[in-house]
Amino acid sequence: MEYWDTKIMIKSPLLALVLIGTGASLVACQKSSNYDIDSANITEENQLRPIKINQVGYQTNANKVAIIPAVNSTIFSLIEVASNKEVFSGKLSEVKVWKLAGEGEFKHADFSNFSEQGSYKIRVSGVNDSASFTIGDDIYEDLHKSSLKAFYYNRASIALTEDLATKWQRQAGHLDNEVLVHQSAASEYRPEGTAIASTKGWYDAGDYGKYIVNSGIATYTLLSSYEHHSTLYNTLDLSIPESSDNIPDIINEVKWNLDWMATMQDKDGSVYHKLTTLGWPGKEMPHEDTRQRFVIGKSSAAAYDFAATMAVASRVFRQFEDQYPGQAEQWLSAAVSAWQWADKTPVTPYKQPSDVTSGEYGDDNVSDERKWAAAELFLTTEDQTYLTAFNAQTDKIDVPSWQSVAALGYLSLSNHGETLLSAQAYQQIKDQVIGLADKIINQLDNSPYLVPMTEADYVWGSNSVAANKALILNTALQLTDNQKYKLAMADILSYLLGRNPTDYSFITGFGYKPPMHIHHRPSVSDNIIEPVPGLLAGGPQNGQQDNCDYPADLPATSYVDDWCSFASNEIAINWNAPLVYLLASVIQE
Ligand SMILES: [Ca+2]
Ligand SMILES: [Ca+2]
Repeated sequence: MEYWDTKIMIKSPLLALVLIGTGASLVACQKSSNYDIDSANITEENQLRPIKINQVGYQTNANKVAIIPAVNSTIFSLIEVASNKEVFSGKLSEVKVWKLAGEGEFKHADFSNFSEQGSYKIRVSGVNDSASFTIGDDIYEDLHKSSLKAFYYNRASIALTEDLATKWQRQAGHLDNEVLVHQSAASEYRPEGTAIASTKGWYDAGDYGKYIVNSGIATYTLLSSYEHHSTLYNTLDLSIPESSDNIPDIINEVKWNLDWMATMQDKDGSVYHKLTTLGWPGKEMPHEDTRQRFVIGKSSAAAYDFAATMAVASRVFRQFEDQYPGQAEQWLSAAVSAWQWADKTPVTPYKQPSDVTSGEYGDDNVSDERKWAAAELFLTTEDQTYLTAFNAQTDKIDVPSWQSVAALGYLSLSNHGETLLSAQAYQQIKDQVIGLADKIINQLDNSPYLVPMTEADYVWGSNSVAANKALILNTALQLTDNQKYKLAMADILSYLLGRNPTDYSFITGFGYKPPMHIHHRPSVSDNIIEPVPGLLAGGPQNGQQDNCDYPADLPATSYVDDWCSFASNEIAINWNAPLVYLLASVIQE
């Protein structure tokens, strides 16, 4: 993601330019309200505090809870929109507070026992009616498709045509067929200034860089979503250029990035850390950013992440051998040579060269990257040497993120390792996954806002922390068939879709109050009012590294829908990928 280091931000004259002139976007999208109840007994404070709901809706068999601002009333009604009649009523919970939000007292309206499909709103004396919402099945299909199509919209090196991209069509940018080797990435095979082709791939985030570390986890997550929900994906038509071939569209989409990743390897197996311009691109469309791009730096993290991702890709693409002959073998060979380079080379952290200010994705601890790569290479080759390497790294499972990926190895082994591991070793892997899943359930059970988010989770990209918990929960669901994990995933989705202290649905294009000024260059530069749909905002966290004008300062409320806010309102491929996974898991029967 962008502008990770605030020191870079202050030093960058380009960024200063970018930040000027964003004041106009400060006006947040206003909720379109059509309230029709007597508001005489609604306090001024509660006029401003809406009932928080999942703005897209609730599945019939999910837990269904709305958050009601402090009221004297002890009961609530569920009103059918068409008839304006009460169809269900219940008691409100006792008063609750959440210190991470600090918005005062609230209550829960729990209508989980009501499961008739339709359009409804919540009515409570003393507060405005909620906006209307749907109860039904098949309510997340469009959202899921859109969150995956967001990767198509972030493709480098290709024009997005009107038939597929509608009003977000755009010219091709960043063909990357003559990228130069930066001094920091030079080798005897490719000296400084060597031109290489490194086309395709996804733009990493709101900028136009392509970064191996972040691409690794994002690509893995989409491949896992395919592996764990293949029935869903075998018929999913994304309306992308490859929709008429005989490959699932998610696989086509992921291959766009894998093809790029494969070009990032030097002849000795080492892997370039990133491909970017020296500084940040301007506030401009892809085709307008014509400055020279470079492959920059090499790192152990990039090599291990590359090895892991290519090993997974090889495993998945074996089933498409007829369509892509030799592809699986080629990627496995690339994975092995990256592993061998990383293992024989002293740990090489990425060091930002003095003439470069694009994102760093620096990670000095590659124990977890090595563990992940070992797991994937073991599963793909069945070579015990890799299992020994996996066991040699002591990293425990934790919610995955770009710089902490040990969990990905555990998840892959629990999904594919049963016949390859001893019964005892497999049980230990399962115990770790289920143990972490139960820890997440415990966080949810203790959360006044019904979301498994602790203070430590409110880091940059906090919404991806919430979404990444689905990888753990869905694997635990598959291992145990205990439906509590599925209910927890639906609660995480409700949080992301508006049942949160900010009242925003954090996904562009969905809900009555989505981000409209997302930090995404194409969205801010294309003269289309609506941002590209299906993008997950980074979400609240109170670091406020962008120095934008935030309406609130606590961890769960420090969010502003403004282009200015790269620290709360940017997008990134490693945030959208777990959103795709979460949605597929919630949709799957
Ligand atoms: Ca296809
Ligand atoms: Ca790491």
